[in-house]
Amino acid sequence: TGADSGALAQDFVQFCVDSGVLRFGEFKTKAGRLSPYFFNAGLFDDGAKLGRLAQFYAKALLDSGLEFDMIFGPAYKGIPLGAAVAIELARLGRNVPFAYNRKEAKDHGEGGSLVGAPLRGRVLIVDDVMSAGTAARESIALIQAAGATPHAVVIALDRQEKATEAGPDGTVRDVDHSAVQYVQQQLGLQVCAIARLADLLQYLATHTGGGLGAHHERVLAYRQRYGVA
Ligand code: OMP
Repeated sequence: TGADSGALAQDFVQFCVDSGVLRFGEFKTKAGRLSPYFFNAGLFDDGAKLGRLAQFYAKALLDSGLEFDMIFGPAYKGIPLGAAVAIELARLGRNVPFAYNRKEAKDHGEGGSLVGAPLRGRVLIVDDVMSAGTAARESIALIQAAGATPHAVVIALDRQEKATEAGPDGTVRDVDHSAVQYVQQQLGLQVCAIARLADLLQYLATHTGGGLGAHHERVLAYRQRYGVA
């Protein structure tokens, strides 16, 4: 239900703030935007944090009712995430095949750029953050090339901001939809996020101590400029 996913999202934001994964200040995003917050999944940097993270992914997936046949973790960051989620799902009684890719194709040994279970059926992509959606498009192409179906994406954080697009003259401009909306509506995949920008804002609105109040204003201003409805 909405209320339950709201509670899970709030717990998740708290976990990310506590573990230093979610930080406030001034950060430049891949799209070149100056963001007052940044989510760095590389800072889930010990076994306990990775295990807890995997529990959040698994809970969000089970709550969403999303169906899939296997897990794909895109290089690099999706690899440990996909592995951790696969382990947690197996622990919960839902053992599914797992695969990942390498960025550089090997010319010897097992060959090819895919490792693990053969890609087949409805594939769930496990990733960290979706901003402009570049990474998701690459994974989708790779899964299609292998003859499987890119079916869904699960991410930790949906930044809910305008995607970018190269115009006819080559200049990059903002569009009115987010990367998640594009992946859902144009590419036809289902997307499940543990938390979204809206959840982060709700968290900031209810946790004003420790200087978080000022950050709330800045994140609101950022959403005003780059956010989608
Ligand atoms: P897209 O591939 O354009 O959707 O951007 C997602 C990527 O941006 C992530 O995989 C990160 O490399 C990076 N990123 C974060 O990790 N956390 C953020 O809060 C914001 C970004 C970003 O640069 O937009």
